Amino acid sequence: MAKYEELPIPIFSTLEPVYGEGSQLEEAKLRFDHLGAKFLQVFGHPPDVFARSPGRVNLIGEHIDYEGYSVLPMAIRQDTIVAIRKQRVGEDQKSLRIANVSDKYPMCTYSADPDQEVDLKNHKWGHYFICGYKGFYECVKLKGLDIGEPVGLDVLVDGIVPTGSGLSSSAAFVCSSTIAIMAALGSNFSKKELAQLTCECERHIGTQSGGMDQAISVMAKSGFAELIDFNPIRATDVQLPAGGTFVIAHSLAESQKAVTAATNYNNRVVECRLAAIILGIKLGMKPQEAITKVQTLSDVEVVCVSFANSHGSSDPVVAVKELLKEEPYNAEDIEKITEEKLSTVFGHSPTSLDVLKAAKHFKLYQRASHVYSEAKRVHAFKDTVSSNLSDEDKLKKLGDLMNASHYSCSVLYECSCPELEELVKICRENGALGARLTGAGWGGCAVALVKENIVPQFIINLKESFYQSRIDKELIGKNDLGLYLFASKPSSGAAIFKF
Ligand code: NG1
Repeated sequence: MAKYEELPIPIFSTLEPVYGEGSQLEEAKLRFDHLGAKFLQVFGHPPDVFARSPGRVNLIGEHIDYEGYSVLPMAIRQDTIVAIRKQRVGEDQKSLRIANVSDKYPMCTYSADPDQEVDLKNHKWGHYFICGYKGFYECVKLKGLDIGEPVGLDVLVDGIVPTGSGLSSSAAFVCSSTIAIMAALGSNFSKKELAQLTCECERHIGTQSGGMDQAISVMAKSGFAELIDFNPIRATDVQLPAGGTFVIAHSLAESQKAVTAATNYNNRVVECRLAAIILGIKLGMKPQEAITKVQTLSDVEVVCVSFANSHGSSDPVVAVKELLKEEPYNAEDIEKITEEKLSTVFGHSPTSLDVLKAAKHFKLYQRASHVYSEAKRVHAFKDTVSSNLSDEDKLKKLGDLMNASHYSCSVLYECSCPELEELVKICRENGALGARLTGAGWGGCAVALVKENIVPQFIINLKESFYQSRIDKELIGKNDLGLYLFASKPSSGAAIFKF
């Protein structure tokens, strides 16, 4: 039997296999009906097919996917649905018309040329669709498939994953778009191929995505969190212990990932690479060899562990502590070690060059310590879940690991913000076994592990302590709290619908 990762995206003719029953199914029915009706109204024809892909909450393993380390997310109920129709002979056939059910997002029109440049300086919501479009054609070319000349597409999008919240609205959008394009143009790649291709896609929009979000969005299974490994991409089911629930709470600080990439997300990717290159050099590689061979901290883990072994430990952080300096490095400090200009080291990557322009210094010791310790916590989390401990003890241990992860994100990786700090503290004061920022950080959501029997009271307490003052200041509407604070069960992954 083919491995789960090798299977194609499932195609359903009813909503139940994805949305189950009850209120979730009712809500989905309304959304699909509305999408179909609005499509007809905007484009004058019904859509050919629909695709959906969910957002995710990362339970543990933050900012380590792009360093090659495993992460442990679960899909959430909120998703993006894309309705699509291939323009027929006699119609325009040369443009991609991308509309949204929300008036906040005006229709975007692009050419049907898959080689078009994405105008990154001029950010538009439709760019995420184009990322999927370009990525799809690159994959078709790579696989040597003949799907004929590019044709025009009409597209209508309905996304309910909150944006800028660390719940991966961008991956939900890019994945559902790519899958919709694929379904409309008549191919069906495997989940693994799609996870890889949609990860590449986000690079077109200027973020150096690590691949977690796309992998979970495509591969999630209802009822399970997944341990996601990279190189090759693989998903292993993780059944969470009974009696605990994950509550997701938005800090109401929006993290604008694409806009702040050079100083936040992409900056950390560059810092990790520099830390890895220096560790490689300090551990015996020639500077040029390190520059060409070392991309991530996982590339030098083996040599760091050998170093640690010679100091009576197996923890790569020992090498970080001994070989990197705790004070921030400036570019000249690093260039003395690499014997190469940083602009040459990163010459091939315009997004990294933007990071170099914006950076005053580089905190290599702190970033590498975070990555190696967080990678260990992911495995400790998975091992705890599959241990013989009682559910009660498992939950306690998972909570401790989440707290340790938050500390590391906040202090070593500096990807938190005052609103997230306040929220995480309030979660713990109100009985969470553990709480941490989730996703890229610098705003967005926290995730708290809460005993099932206290969830309703926990939500009431959070409303009072954190949200009420913000409702009073009209930062959010009083009827919208459910969008920002909710308990979540692991949901299912991407799907295609042909009715
Ligand atoms: P979000 O939370 O979606 O911005 C980002 C990256 C992930 C991962 C996390 C940090 C993208 C699309 N996603 O997630 O791959 O690196 O940050 O753990 O860039």
